[in-house]
Amino acid sequence: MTSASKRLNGKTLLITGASSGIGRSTALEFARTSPQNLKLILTARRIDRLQELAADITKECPGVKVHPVQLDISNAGEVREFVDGLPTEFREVDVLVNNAGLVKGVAKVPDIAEEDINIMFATNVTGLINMTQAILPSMLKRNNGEGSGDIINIGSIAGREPYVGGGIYCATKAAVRSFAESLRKELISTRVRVITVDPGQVETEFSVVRFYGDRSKAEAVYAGCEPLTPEDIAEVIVFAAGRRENVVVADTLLFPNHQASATIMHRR
Ligand code: NDP
Ligand code: 8X3
Repeated sequence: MTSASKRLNGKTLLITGASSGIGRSTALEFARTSPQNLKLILTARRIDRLQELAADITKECPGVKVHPVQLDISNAGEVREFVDGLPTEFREVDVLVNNAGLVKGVAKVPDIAEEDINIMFATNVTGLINMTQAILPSMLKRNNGEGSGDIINIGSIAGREPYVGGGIYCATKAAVRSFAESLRKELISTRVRVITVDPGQVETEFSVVRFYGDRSKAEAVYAGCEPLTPEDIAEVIVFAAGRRENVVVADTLLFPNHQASATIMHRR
C-alpha cells in the first residue's frame, strides 16, 4: 500500500459530474489508488452512465462500494433531498470533488443566449455552492469540532485568463476561484482543506457540449494539439486528496505541453 492509499483507505468520496470526462476518470483513479476499502458516491444527470461506471469499478475493485445517484446540482431542492437520502454508510463524506460543469457556445456578449447564461451560472457557480453548503456542515462537526475533509473544486485556466467568446464561462470559473479563496480563509481555524485544480485543455465531452453536439467543431479544437487526458487531471486530484492532513495542495494549474495560456497554443 502506498502512503496515499493508506490515507484514503476507508474514506467516503463524493464526485459530481462522474458520468463523463474528468469526473469519471477521478472515480476510477480513486478506486484504483485505494481498492481495499473506499466508498464512492457518484452523481450526474445521466444515471445510466453512472450505473455502468459503478459496475465497472466494483468488478475491477471489489473492495470499493459505489453509490450512483441521479442529481442535477443546479437544483438546490434536489441537492438537499440527495443529502437527506444518502444511505447511512455513505453519510460522512470525507472528500467532495466539485467537478460538474459545462460551457455553452462561443458567442460574443451581445449574442449570448439567455438560456446559456443561466445554465452556465446555475451549474458551474450556484450548483457548486449548493453542493458545498450541503456537505460542509457535516465536515465541520467532526474531529471534536476542528473539522476534517477536503473540498476540491475544478476551476479552469479560463477563471484566471478570460478570453474572447468565453464571457460567461470565464466569469463562472473566476467565481469558482473567488469562492474557493473566501472559503479557505473562512475555514482557517479548521482542518478542512480547500483545493483548487485549474486545467488547461483536456479532451473530454466538454467541447461537444460547447458546440451543442457538433463533433466536428469539437474535434477542430484539438487539431494539431495533444490535449491533456481526463486521467491526467484525475491523478492530480487523487494526489491532492492523498496528502498528509497538514499538506494543502491549494492551487494547481495544469497545461499540456503545447499550451502557455488560455489562448496561446502551438499547433503542429
Ligand atoms: P464533460 O462534459 O466530459 O463532463 C462534465 C460532467 O458534468 C458530466 O459528467 C455531466 O454529467 C456533468 N454535469 C453537467 N451539468 C450538470 C448538472 N447540472 N448537474 C450534475 N452534473 C452535471 O467535461 P469535463 O470532464 O471536461 O468537465 C469537468 C469539469 O472540468 C468542468 O467543471 C469543466 O468546466 C472543467 N474543465 C474542463 C476543461 C476541458 O478542457 N475539458 C478544462 C478546464 C476545466 P451529466 O450531463 O450526466 O449531468
Ligand atoms: C476549459 C478550458 O480554455 O476551453 O475550461 O476554457 S477553455
